[in-house]
Amino acid sequence: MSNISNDIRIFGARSSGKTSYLATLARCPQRLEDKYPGLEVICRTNETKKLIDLVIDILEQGMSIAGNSYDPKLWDTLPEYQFIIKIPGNKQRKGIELDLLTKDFPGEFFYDIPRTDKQDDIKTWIDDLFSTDGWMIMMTDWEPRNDISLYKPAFEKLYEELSGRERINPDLKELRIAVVMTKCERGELWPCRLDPDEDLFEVRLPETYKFLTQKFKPDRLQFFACSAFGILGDDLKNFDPRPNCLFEEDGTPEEDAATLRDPRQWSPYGLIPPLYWLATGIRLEE
Ligand SMILES: Nc1nc2c(ncn2[C@@H]2O[C@H](COP(=O)(O)OP(=O)(O)OP(=O)(O)O)[C@@H](O)[C@H]2O)c(=O)[nH]1
Ligand SMILES: [Mg+2]
Repeated sequence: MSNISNDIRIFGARSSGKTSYLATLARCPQRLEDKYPGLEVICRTNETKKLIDLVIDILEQGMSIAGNSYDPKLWDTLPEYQFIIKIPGNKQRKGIELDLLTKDFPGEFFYDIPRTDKQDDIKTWIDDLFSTDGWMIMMTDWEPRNDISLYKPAFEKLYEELSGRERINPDLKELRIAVVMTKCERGELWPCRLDPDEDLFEVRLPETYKFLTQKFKPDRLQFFACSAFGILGDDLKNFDPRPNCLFEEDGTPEEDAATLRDPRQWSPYGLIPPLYWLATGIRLEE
């Protein structure tokens, strides 16, 4: 089993499920382990272990995780999580022990990336992105408006920064970017998860897709689909394609207030492949 250290940043649209992704990883539900027999996720710090409490206290009790607060001045308060993730090898993949450091950015930061009036405020944040090995950028909607006025401008700005900084620091040419469509247990997305590149991104976010594929080769940027919640039964024996998801009925917008329908059938999808690719450049199919 080879040891790999990876320092990544998780950012993207508000409520796209960044914190839930990390909390699900920390909790490592049984069915996630079943998909990768022998998988071990070790939370290395107390802050990371608190993610497990978040899941037990909130998601498994039928409540939804709260959004991260955002104040560009409070850089030092940004949550940082550290894991050791042991992914045993098999015929298809080599085993790795991943020493993973992540920072979980609040969604609002993503909206500020292209804004000229915010550049001074977010300078520390932007600089930090370029001190890492990889980015996991999460999104969850495909509003044509967001394709054109949120995602594409953010990626244009990131690309511009990256190209400028690569000239000074050629190591940045190794930085990998995983672009992830989250909450893919939703009925209209689930069948598309197997080919997220063409079936999710090219079709649903055409402008962003066109820009990204023109600027980045697949060794640097790839598209993924994941769902922290999954569907109720995703193996052939107990097949049940209903999303393992309930929405709170207190008037909170749906995307902000989902929780697990049945924690006992919790079967996250696609959590490991983006991490494995960021660390190794090899894509796993789940
Ligand atoms: N349907 C569904 N909902 C999810 C999934 N993952 C997270 N959610 C819900 O989406 C909402 C936002 O989740 P968060 O994890 O707080 O999202 P975030 O990206 O960290 O949000 P910010 O920190 O505000 O940027 C919550 O109501 C979650 O319960 C998923 O896989 N499927
Ligand atoms: Mg969050």
